[in-house]
Amino acid sequence: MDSQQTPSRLAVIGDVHSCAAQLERLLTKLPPGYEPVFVGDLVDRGPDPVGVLDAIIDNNFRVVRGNHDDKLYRALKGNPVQVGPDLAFTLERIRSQPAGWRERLVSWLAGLPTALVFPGIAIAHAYWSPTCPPDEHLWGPRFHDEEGTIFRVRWWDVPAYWTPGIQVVFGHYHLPVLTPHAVCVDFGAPEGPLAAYLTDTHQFIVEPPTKVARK
Ligand SMILES: [Mn+2]
Repeated sequence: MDSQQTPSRLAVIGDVHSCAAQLERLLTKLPPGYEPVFVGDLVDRGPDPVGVLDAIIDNNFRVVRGNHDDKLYRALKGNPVQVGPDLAFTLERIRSQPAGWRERLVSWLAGLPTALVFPGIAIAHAYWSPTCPPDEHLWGPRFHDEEGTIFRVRWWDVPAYWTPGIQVVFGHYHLPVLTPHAVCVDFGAPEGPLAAYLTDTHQFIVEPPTKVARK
């Protein structure tokens, strides 16, 4: 976890999921003086994972690791992961890039933090607390029943999961959450909009989905 003194004004952008054109339009809508910061899940689902990665890595934007980015990293490292159609598409696009591009991507993914903490604000893909394991930053708090079924905790509704004085800005869930403790910026791209949350004014800037088939 990085601790930041900053606060420049932040525009926290939700799960991009390979929507490069939607991201490009959203970035042009940000008011001047805001730094884009991403909650992760850059790849899978949408049409252009390479375009998204180029836009973010070339501009040196700050990103926290999402579960999709983490799985991509593990796949590129040769670790055993379950590859569904979304990740297969992402991997196909990435493997069509030059070797140097892929190497830059792997080292960039290796360096992604699971959370960024600013005064009054914590940014993580699914959840943040000062003491939770990094795995919960990516996946949120979960528990299993005796059959192994996984239950997600709706932590934004449960005061025991909140951190006093901190608003956690997160993605992952595609649910409308906007409270003093928790803000969800995943608006469901590519089927839904891509959103940016301005941490000082508590406003959203929203870019509607692009109507383009993936393949
Ligand atoms: Mn996601």
